[in-house]
Amino acid sequence: MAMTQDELKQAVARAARDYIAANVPAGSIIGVGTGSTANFFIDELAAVKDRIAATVASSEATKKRLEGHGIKVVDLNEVTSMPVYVDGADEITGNLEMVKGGGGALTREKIVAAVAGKFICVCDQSKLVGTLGKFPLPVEVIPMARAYVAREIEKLGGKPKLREGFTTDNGNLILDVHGLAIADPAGFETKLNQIVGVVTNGLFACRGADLLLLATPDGVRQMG
Ligand code: ABF
Repeated sequence: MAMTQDELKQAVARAARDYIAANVPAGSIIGVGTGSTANFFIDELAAVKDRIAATVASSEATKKRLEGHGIKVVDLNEVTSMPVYVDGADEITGNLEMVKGGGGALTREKIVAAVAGKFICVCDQSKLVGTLGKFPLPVEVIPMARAYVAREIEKLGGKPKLREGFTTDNGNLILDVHGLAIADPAGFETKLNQIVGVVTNGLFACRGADLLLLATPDGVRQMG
């Protein structure tokens, strides 16, 4: 019988847990992402929680779930090194460039990923694409810059739409940019970062993933 998407997410979460048990020194601090695949990973991490010193969470929701399992969560400012960050993505290419932020946690995700030695992306096969941009690209903006940033994004060929009724963990807004086919992810990430009022954009290409664990019905593939 075909595996459901949740079964695929569960399989990749288990593979990430096994990767950590085999490759990360005992007593390490682990960065933990946000989303439904990350949630499966958190539930798996609970089984090896005695091997890790603590975690850093990329969102309030993740912090709550980790603490619900009795896993210690520390503030990123207390952490100088973290061997791995494990998180999902909305889209990922074979070069391990990603679109993230569908859940709205992109800024904290990018910050925690920046501190981590390795970004391990956990996805089911539906996330692997040839070109990024079919999934609307989230851009977190300072509220007073919303209209200006939207106009600047239109000049770059995107169609920004305000995510209605949503405020980020940082008190900002999200513009979801439709209509993109991103030929140069790192270049576009840099261009968006230069628009005044943009806090973070959901392209993770200048610093992409280091390892992709991709769930397929034939097993979990490793790329990178
Ligand atoms: C986080 O969760 C986000 O960057 C991305 O938007 C989302 C993926 O969620 P899911 O695993 O639920 O598809 O990683």
